[in-house]
Amino acid sequence: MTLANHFELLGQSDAARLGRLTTPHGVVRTPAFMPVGTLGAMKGLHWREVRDAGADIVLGNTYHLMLRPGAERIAALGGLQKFTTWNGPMLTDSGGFQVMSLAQLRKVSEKAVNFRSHIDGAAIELSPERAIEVQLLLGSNIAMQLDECVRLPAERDDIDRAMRLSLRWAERCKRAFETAPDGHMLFGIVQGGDVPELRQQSARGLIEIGFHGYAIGGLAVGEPQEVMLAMIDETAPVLPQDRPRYLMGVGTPEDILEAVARGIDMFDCVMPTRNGRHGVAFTRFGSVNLRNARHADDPRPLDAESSWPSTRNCSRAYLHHLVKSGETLGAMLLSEINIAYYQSLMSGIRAAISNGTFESFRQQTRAHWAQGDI
Ligand code: PRF
Repeated sequence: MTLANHFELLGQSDAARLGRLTTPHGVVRTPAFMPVGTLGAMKGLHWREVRDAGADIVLGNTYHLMLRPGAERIAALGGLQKFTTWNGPMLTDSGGFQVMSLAQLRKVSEKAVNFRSHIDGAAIELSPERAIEVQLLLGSNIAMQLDECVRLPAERDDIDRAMRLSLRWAERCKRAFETAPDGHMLFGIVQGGDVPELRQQSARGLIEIGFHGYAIGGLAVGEPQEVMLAMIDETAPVLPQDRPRYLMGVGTPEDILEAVARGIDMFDCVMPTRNGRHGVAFTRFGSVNLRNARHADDPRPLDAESSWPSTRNCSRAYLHHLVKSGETLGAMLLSEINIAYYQSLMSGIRAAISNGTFESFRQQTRAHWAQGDI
């Protein structure tokens, strides 16, 4: 069954793509960065700030929300958007990746992933069918297939087995999704580790099944950046031009810029909020560790030309003080500053693609980062 297309490719500058993905909760401008609100909350930020920073869409996690407060409960309360008050588009990850990193005593079989909850030790089974059911109960606009992601480095046999299992699960997810009401999308996930042949086989298999969009998973899991970019080079050209492409769990601003240059449309990562909580700011001049004593007497803001008030107004000395004192406000300000920086990067990327000047934008942005924070 071919799924209706909700993605429009609006323009291209070399391989970089400008697009628009339409959901019942609003439009997503691509290339898009999706801030991660794992537990139905953006750590350190109010939803209002996420929206003001320019995010069109956020990510939630099946794994966490099914354990607490529970998918059926969220459904009864009107779905994730109503529950959280984030009323915009929402993508949910399927849980497979989070089970691998968080759950205890997990066991992967053909049928499902079985594991014990990291919260209370309860035995849980997550099958491809249940992963779709949970995401539909949450009311996610974009559901992800259940997949198995192998950390790198890994043996080719293990990568091959996980890729094939993910393909069979993709088929079961597609079937489970067939009864979904209108307004929901389902993305397949390309696996295949660092093996070009397996990446291509995975992409071709998924295209045959047919999805609203295609994600590239299994990257940024321990391999060097050049391997990640080489795998995108192997995969992106195989994917349909008219469907969105999502690189899961990536990454640094540099990773994002390079992946956009290779035809990726969507990203998510905990980095801006997590690093913000740990005292690191992302800026036009690279990352800045506010814990460093050199900031203690520095009256300058992180970037006097930023359009984001906290980036432009708060002194480095104040941010340093807040971080060193363990004040909640330090984590809040840096999370907000970082989400705003990521969104301004995406908006700069979109403007440059639209003007056909992406390549010079890329060079200029990299030159600023290389210059460093002075
Ligand atoms: N699969 C899923 N979620 C993910 C990944 C994956 O491979 C990654 C890998 N970077 C992040 N999040 N389902």
